[in-house]
Amino acid sequence: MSLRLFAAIRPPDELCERLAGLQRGVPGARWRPPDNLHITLRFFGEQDVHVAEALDIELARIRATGFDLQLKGAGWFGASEPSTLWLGVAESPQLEKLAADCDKAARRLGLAPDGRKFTPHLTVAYLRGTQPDDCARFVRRLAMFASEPFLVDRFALYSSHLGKRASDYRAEAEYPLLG
Ligand code: 2AM
Repeated sequence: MSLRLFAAIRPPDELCERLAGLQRGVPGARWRPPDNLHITLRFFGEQDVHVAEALDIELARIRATGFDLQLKGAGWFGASEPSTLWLGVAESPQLEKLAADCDKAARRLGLAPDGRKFTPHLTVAYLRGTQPDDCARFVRRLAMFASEPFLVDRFALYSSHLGKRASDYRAEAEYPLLG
């Protein structure tokens, strides 16, 4: 049996609920439901359960202290063929370090390197047929957007299960950050 796995930070539920108010006005956007919103630290891909168990052990070895994080601004992936609309994250060396630690955990197990450079973001919509101008308008509208800072006191290993409308993400294990 295999699982599609990634490590991520889940912002507070109340913040995710409030973000729903920003999810409008972009043709072709398939907005992500509040329950699905997260900031990916490392995507591990489809892995055998034995690898998942080893990954759990490696992630649990990460030692980091909790830190404040803030969502800020917006952007999109896909340039002239937009695929993903996202909210940005204010610069955070602690977030970069945590993502690097998750990457090291994966490398220790010999998993393939993540092809993408780490670009901290929270995906708010996947896009189909959306024009760059539509994305640019959304990004301009959110240019001044900044969430209240929230405390990241844990991260989690999630499995992704493809559903009819949206993927269903399950937290397989949680890793507390030190106080
Ligand atoms: P995204 O938000 O930019 O789409 C679950 O699929 C999570 O893993 C998503 O947050 C997704 O990022 C991230 N991810 C990173 N690399 C991925 C890949 N190659 N395929 C699918 N999801 C990936």
